[in-house]
Amino acid sequence: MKIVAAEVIVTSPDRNFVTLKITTEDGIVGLGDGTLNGRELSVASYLADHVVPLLLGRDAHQIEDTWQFLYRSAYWRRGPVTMTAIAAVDVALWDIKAKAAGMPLYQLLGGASRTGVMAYGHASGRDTEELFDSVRHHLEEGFRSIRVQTSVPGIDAVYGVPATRSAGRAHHYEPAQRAPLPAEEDWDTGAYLRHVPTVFEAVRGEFGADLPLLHDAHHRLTPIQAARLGRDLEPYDLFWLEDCTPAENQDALRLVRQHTTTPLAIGEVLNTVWDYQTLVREQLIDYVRSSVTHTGGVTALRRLLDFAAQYQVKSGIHGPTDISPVGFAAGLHLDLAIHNFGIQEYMPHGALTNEVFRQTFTFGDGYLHPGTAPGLGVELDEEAAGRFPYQPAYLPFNRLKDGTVHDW
Ligand code: CS2
Ligand code: MG
Repeated sequence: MKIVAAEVIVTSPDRNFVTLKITTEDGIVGLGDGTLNGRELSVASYLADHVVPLLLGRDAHQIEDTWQFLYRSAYWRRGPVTMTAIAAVDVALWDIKAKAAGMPLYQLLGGASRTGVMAYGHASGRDTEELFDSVRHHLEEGFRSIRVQTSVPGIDAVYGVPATRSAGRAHHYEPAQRAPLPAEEDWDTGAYLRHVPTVFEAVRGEFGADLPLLHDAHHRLTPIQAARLGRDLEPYDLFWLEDCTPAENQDALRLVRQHTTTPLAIGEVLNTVWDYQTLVREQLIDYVRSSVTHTGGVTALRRLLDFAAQYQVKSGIHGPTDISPVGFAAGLHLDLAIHNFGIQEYMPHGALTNEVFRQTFTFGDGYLHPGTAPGLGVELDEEAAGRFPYQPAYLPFNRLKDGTVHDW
């Protein structure tokens, strides 16, 4: 089944997305997500300039050989741009293979291991009242697991908390801001460490002990600060504490693990199994956060999660709005099939995005399901996509009070 066309489609309905569309001689179309928040054009160029010419004439059924060819023939290995580009190809080829088989992708991954995929939503607030309102909103929306992020006294803009509450998307936080340059935000670790335990004390008091609660520290703490936060949050029984400390230094998690039993999730910025070797083998984390889109696709993330399964580490696939509906769907199929599923992040896309990407997954009573349409279950409306040209948009960066750049 020869590949006869491969096109890179950049569109920006509610935010920027990069999609690879592969067409076979039989007319079967596969879609892959190449979206990398703030670096979309880098992946678009990597695909259009360096990958598409290699795909034409290849057999679309040869997913493994194509993956190995793209990974090894580039010479330069790993990294978010390369692995996101490889992922776009990989997901498109799995979409094609499943469509050719007349099956939803999860059937080709071993079939369903569960009836549904437990999701968590993003509650946030600039104060306790707003936060409680957001938790209630997400419970009414059908979520049964909730991530909690709040403002911090003395800090102007904090990750995960919308500065304004636009109608209809009042509870939505879009991390990348449309602007020609990244915005500067401020940070104060001491204020944050003093504040967060009080937030979870209040949330547990209001919503009880059973509601699964998650929190994202977003890479900002040193290992000993992360250890302190994990310990201070133990009374509130979190489902997980995410990105508690930057994990390029995987050994740092040993120190955190020595001090706390709060479950740890890491990896949305990691992009190969090598980034996880110590973390998984020494069980320094409990959940793998990588997405299909940023980790080399279904082929690679499945391998990583199978490695993690040997050490009782589970999946926690990244699912913010900067994973496109194509990449989100690919993650859902993997979620349904693997045994060591943990939880799936679900940040609903906006109405304009849903105009461009027609999705068939379902969500209800806390559970997602990818649906039973052949392939991924996502179609791209190219006419609609053409109405939303790329707009520069960047994630913010942090500076401390003394001006030092800090992890955002
Ligand atoms: C966050 C993301 O969803 C999460 O856990 O860490 O919103 C992250 O900030 C964005 O995906 C970055 O593009
Ligand atoms: Mg995160």
